[in-house]
Amino acid sequence: MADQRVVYQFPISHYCEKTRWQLDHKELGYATRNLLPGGHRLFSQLRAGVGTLPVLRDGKRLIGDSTRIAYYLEKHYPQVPLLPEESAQRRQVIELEQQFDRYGVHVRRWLYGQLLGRPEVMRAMLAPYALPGLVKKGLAPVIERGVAQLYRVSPEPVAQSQVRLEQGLALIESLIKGDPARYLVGDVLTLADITAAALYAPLLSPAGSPWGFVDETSLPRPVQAVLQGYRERPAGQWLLARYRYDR
Ligand SMILES: N[C@@H](CCC(=O)N[C@@H](CS)C(=O)NCC(=O)O)C(=O)O
Repeated sequence: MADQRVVYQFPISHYCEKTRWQLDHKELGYATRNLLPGGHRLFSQLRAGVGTLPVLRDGKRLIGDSTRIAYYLEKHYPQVPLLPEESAQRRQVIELEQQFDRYGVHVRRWLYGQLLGRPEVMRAMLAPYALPGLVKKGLAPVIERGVAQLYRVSPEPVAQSQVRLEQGLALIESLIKGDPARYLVGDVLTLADITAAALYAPLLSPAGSPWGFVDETSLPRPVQAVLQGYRERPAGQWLLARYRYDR
C-alpha cells in the first residue's frame, strides 16, 4: 500500500533517487518524506541504524541504505526483477552496484566542489521544508559548512574525486562498448544501470531528475567545458538515454 511505504529522503540526494527509481520501476507506490539535513540522523539512526538517507519504511519495517533497500525490494517484490537469473550476470550486477555506489561519493564531492557557495544550491536543498525564510537563511551557511566537512569538499579530495568519477564513466563505456543504447549487463535494465545512472545523474541534470537548479551557463567556463564533455561522451549519452527510456 502506497501510504504504508515511505521513502525518507533529501529530494536532491542521488542515493534517494536510486531508491525512488527502483520503486518506480517495480510500480510500487510510495510517499516521500523530506527530512531536514542534520536532524535526519535522529530518525535514521534510531529507526534504521544508519546515519544516511534514504531510509525506506515498508509497513512496519524500516530499512536504511540504498543497497540494503535494493536487495530487500528484490526479495520481497520480485516483479520486474532487476537482478538477472543467470548466475554470472547476477554476480556482475551485484559487483557493479557496489562499484557505482562508491563512484557516487566522488560524483557528489566533485560537484559540490564546483557548486558549494552558490545560493541556488542551498535554496534547492531547503526549498521543500516549510520553514520561515529567516530560519532558512540562518540554516543555509550551517548546512553548507556541514556538507563541506562531511563530504570532504576541499581542493585536493575534489581533484582526486574527478579522477575517480571519470574512471566510472570509462567503466560504463567499456560495458556498453561505446554504444549508449546498450545496458550495462545483458539486454535489459538491471540494478547496475539504475545505480550508475542515478548516481551520475547530478552531473547532467537529465529531464525528469531533481537537479538542474543551477544555470550551467553561469558556471566558470572550464567547469562548463568539463560538464559538456561528460554530456557528449558515450557514458553521458547513455545516462541521458536511460533517463529518457527507462526512468
Ligand atoms: N551508502 C548509503 C549512502 C547514502 C548517502 O550518502 N546519503 C547522503 C545523502 S546523498 C546522506 O544521507 N548524507 C547525510 C549524512 O551522511 O549525514 C546509501 O547507499 O544509502
